[in-house]
Amino acid sequence: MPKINNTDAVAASKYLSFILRHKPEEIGLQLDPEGWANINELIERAKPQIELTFEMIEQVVIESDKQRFKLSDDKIHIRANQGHSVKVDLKLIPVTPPAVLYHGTAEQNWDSIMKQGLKAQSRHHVHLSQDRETAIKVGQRHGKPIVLLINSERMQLEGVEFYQSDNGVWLTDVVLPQFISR
Ligand code: HQG
Repeated sequence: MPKINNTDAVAASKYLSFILRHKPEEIGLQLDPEGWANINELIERAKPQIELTFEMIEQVVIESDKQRFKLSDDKIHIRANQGHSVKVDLKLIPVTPPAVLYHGTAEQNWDSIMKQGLKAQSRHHVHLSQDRETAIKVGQRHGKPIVLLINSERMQLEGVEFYQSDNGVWLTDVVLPQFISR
């Protein structure tokens, strides 16, 4: 099977993110309570909008820079590792975070974040990273990037729970202003 080119892989990855995280109903696809979709059904329902094959999907899953998706062991189902706005239960288990985590956002959000704290907005959780570089990239998606330092150690001591998705993104419900600096 020939490998798909990068442009097609990016298009397929964006499409899979859109369907598996946000709009399965757009193609009448049903996710199970833990977010899994049947791959054959997904391929059929995606037509004629996008012509996917199992091999393309598998390549996208393997090569995704952020490991955005996961195949079930039997390779019959696929789900997004994080970032959902649709209601799914990923069965995340609370874990101890590193002492400091980072969040990338845009300069224009700073005042509001210092008033309200970081909120999950349309997603299930606030997304945090273990390194600055990732935070800068995430921030660039929204405008002039700024990196916020999150005092995750203090938060955890005060009883806040943290989770880590299968692809290593740190997740929490909200981050109050007193735990944020830049
Ligand atoms: C901001 C990507 C004003 C928040 C990344 C962010 C990530 C506030 C935006 C994943 C606010 C939400 C998620 C407040 C939060 N006032 N602005 N009180 N609270 N915000 O896209 O973290 O490539 O929902 O700072 O790697 O940017 O898609 O979240 O700027 O892991 O796989 O509201 O998306 O992954 O934006 O990105 P998003 P995010 P993928």
